[in-house]
Amino acid sequence: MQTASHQWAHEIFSRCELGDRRRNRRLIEYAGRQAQHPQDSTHSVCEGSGALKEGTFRFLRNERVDPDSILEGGFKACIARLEKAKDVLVIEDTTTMKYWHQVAEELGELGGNKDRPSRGFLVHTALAVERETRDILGLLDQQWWIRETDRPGRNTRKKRPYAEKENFKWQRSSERIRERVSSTNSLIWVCDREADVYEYLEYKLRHEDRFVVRASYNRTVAGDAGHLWDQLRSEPVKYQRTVQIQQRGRHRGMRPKNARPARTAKTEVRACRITHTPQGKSPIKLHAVYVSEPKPPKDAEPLEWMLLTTEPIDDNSDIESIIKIYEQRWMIEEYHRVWKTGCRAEDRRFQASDNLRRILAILAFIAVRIMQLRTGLNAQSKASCEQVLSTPQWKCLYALVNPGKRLPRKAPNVKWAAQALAKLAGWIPTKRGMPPGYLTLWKGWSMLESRVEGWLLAMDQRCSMVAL
Ligand SMILES: [Mn+2]
Repeated sequence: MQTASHQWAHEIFSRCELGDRRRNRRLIEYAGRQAQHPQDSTHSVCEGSGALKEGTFRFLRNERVDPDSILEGGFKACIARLEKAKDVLVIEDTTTMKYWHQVAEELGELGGNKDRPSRGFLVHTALAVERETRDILGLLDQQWWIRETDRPGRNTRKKRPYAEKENFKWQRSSERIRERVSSTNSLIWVCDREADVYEYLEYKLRHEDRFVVRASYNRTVAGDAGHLWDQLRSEPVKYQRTVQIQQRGRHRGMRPKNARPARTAKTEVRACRITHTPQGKSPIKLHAVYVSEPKPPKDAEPLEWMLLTTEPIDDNSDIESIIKIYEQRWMIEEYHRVWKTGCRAEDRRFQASDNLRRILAILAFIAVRIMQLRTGLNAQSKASCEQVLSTPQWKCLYALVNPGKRLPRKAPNVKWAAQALAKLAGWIPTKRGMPPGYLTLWKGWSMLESRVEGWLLAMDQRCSMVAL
């Protein structure tokens, strides 16, 4: 019997063009096993089969397997899901993948300590999330590059053509996605302040792409106010909005100065049409939405978002949905975090950068799957758990956490499934009511997966005994 992980690996990687069907089989076999235990090493997930281990390492070290072909196949799997979805958010951001072992010599500097700069890859990801349901559809693009060490200094940056600048990554991502999808009409790009680049905005408008980009620059705008921030501040308040700010500063790699306590912020929302009038370049027309906090508590950084968008701002509900879109941006940061901590991407010890890239490409999709499970389990908690678990899965789960109890006729809800999976993984509910984390859920889920097979066999025997 094939496991759910194996089926998933087939769905994601069967479209990869690796030049030889046997390589696809190898990739799917390994990815399925790695997906069941995302944190484990390649050695340990191939344990028990010498031939599998040897074949897997040969695959990961095979120079004829282009790491980009692994990614490309996975993007196609996402696009297949895209066709059925309505509005889809394309949430983009860049992260660094750092390494300290021998392979680091092959990789680029990433700043940090001058004497011992960290080295690694830069990775720019485009994550597709369905707007209404917030379902994670998959990866639409991922660009990898290494920063050249003898990169021209900051003062020469202006002289380099736009297409050679690192910031061109935003446009390149759109170009690559455009080549893969039949239409970009249903896509809405979501980017942070880094994407506030005139050339990028102009490119998006020219292609009639939809987007929400957080503004970084106080751009010149037509009208009396003259500049973006002044213009928006002079607009009447459309409505007030209460925002729950989550606590931050608990996870790995977070600078202490970026930490903040949880609080409730009372904000004001303004919006208007603007025309940006840059010197010597053609003007561009955009919508701007400004969220600000007039009275922040002492010592707290006031909440402020200036969003540039193509989406309509005709009424308050239009404006609210633009803010809601931008509020989903954290998912890309979460995704990069799951890739690193949930799949231990930075702990992989391959000695050549291409070998490392092959395994990271596989892990990039496993990280998506971990997030899919978690959002699935958080989403509509009162909905039937059959949205996230198969019938045998929930029945087996029920039998495992309620030994001796009779199975319910109807599937319990998603909230029950999340708690039961967490319990299976040894999680104990806390007094503060904190929900289980994604790694706990994942552990429970993979434990369940390994038990379902045996449980089905046992049920089968029981049924045949009854029949006798
Ligand atoms: Mn960023």
